[in-house]
Amino acid sequence: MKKMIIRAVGFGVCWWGMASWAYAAIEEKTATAIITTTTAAVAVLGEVHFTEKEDGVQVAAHLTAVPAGNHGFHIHENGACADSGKAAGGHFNPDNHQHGLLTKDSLEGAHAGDLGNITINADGSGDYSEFIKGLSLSGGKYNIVGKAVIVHEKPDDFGQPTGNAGGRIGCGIIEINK
Ligand SMILES: [Cu+2]
Ligand SMILES: [Zn+2]
Repeated sequence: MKKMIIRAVGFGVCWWGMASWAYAAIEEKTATAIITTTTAAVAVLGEVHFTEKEDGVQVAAHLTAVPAGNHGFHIHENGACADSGKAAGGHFNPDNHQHGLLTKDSLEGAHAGDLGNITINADGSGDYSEFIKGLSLSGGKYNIVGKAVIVHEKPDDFGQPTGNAGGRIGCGIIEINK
């Protein structure tokens, strides 16, 4: 009888452990920025999804109704899109670095908002999918929640100080999914 109880307790602990592990794997922290035009007649251009991983954030965007070609695609420091996107301020840059490209230069050598370009096809749609090491959705210096994603008029050519990407045609604020 005693042996059976111990076995039952052992099974219970093991099952609970596996269940909590599975729960942790499912409960990833995610955030979304709905990108809208910065013009007076606001229209939705698409969404940017952020998924927090152990050592960074996966960024996945899908846009439509954008002119074909490359468009500078950055995280800007303020969570605001007013005044044709100018309210978003400069590139998110907590370390006072030069402008660069995160997937190439990392957080050591670029602004923390330097996602690069999103490529738009002839049909006006385009996708962006990159893992950015070091960014966070959970606080700290590289937390991007509450900041703005900007889609620029022109390509980011990685020149200084901000890539010469021109005006701001799309903007959205990064908000945690609840
Ligand atoms: Cu920008
Ligand atoms: Zn930059």
